[in-house]
Amino acid sequence: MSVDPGATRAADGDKAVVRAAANTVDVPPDGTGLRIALVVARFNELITRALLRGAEAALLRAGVAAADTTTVWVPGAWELPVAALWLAESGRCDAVVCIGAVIRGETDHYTHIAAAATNGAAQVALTTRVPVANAILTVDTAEQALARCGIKHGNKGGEAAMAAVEMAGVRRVMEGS
Ligand code: INI
Repeated sequence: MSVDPGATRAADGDKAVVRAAANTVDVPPDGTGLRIALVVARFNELITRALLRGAEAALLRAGVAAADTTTVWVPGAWELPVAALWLAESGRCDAVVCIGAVIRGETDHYTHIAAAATNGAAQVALTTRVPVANAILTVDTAEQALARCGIKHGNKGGEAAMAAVEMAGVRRVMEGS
C-alpha cells in the first residue's frame, strides 16, 4: 500500500493509492495482504454463524486471502474480549472482528454480558492498538438479531469486517504498522 500525500481523492476502484490529501487520511477498503482474525461466540450460534458468513464474504470481496483469516470460536459473548486480546497480542493479525449475539432475557444477565463484551472489545483495541471491530449484536429479540445478519437488510458481520479492513489500513498510514 502506498501513500501519496499530494493526491486528491482517488477514483473509485483505485485500490493502490491511499487517498491522503494534505491533512486527510482516507484509506480505500483494500484487504490485500491483511491478516484478519474473527472471534465468534457459539451462544446463539444460528445468528453468529450468519454474521460469520457475512464477515467472510466481505473479507473475500475486499481482497483478504482466505489463508490470511483465522477464526476462533468461544462459548459466548462474555469470552470474546479475552480471545480478542490473545489474538491482538500475538502479533499475527492486523485487525480482529468480534462476533456475538446478546439477546435480552428475563433477567439483567443480558446487561452485564452485553456491557462486558462490548466494553471489553473496545478496551482490547485501546490497550493493544490493534483495531477490534464490533459485530456483537445487543438486541431485545431473536427477530431483531436475524434482521441484522441477513442478506436483504444488511449483515453486521460484513459491516464490521469492512470496518476492520479500513482500520487496519488507517493504522498502517498513521502508525506505519
Ligand atoms: N452469551 C451470548 O453470547 N449471548 C447471550 O445472549 C447470552 N445470555 O443471554 O446469557 C450469553 N451468555 C453466556 C455468556 O456469554 C458466557 O459464555 C457464560 O456466562 C460463561 O462464561
